[in-house]
Amino acid sequence: MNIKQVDEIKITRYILKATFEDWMDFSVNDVVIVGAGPSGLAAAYYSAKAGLKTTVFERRLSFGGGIGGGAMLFHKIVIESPADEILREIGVKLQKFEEGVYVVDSSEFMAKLAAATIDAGAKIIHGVTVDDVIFRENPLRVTGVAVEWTATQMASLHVDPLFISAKAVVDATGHDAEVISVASRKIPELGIVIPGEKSAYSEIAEQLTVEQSGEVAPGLYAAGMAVTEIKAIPRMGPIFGAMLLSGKKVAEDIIKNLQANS
Ligand code: 48H
Ligand code: FE2
Repeated sequence: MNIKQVDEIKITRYILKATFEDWMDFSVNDVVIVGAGPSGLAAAYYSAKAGLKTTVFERRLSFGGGIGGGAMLFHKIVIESPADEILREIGVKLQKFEEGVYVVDSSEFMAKLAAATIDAGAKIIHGVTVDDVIFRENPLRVTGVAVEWTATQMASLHVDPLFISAKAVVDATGHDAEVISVASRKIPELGIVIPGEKSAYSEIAEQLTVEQSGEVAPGLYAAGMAVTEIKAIPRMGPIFGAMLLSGKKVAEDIIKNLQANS
């Protein structure tokens, strides 16, 4: 076997060229999704599938957010109907426990959801934290995000961010609703109040989370546990149907809103 010889400088230059081509391209988007957990990946999957230019920024170097930890580190998660249809669509095996209630392996769920999202055309960028938004007045609207290396933040270095534009920004950051929190604090005229999520009440939490998912201010959307945080909805534990359906609903709202404005 003859392994192709590539020197270090070529390796460097190829990576830099491909990277900066990508960053030039996704500095302007239809949809920016913050967080590659279940709700963010589902929102990205359905947005990209509909032909929207979609970029996901994920703070960590992995996919899946809370999926990977399973339930208290046990490698299983519960999924209920109709979210099982999404998992069937992307080929995740379901173990049926009762009518409409299934258990899945967290590693399979995480890997296949991420792969389906990328195959649908979304770009997922790891190691990047969104720490602010861009906004415009008249009309008041969120028009993009500020991005920073996670490593820069961890080192507490004072470095100014770069900016990425989007017609729709989705906060899929989980329990802390980080993007909506910063927008509510720094742009009070958006009128966003954050009451915080409530203690566990799984049966009602799933339905409420999906119903309340969507646009929270012009150009700014909430998916997943970010919705429970900003709408005072109970948590639900390691059942993930609402996370997927929330991401899907947000993608559908974005598609509808962007079509109405075009
Ligand atoms: C870039 C960021 C930033 C940032 C965070 O926590 P997640 O899994 O979020 P959801 O809402 O898709 O899913 C929630 C689910 O995992 C969960 O916790 C449930 C169902 N809990 C129920 C209960 O009772 O506790 O994923 C969020 C992702 C993570 O990967 C973060 O690293 C990432 O977003 N992230 N990425 N910039 N500012 N903040
Ligand atoms: Fe959680």
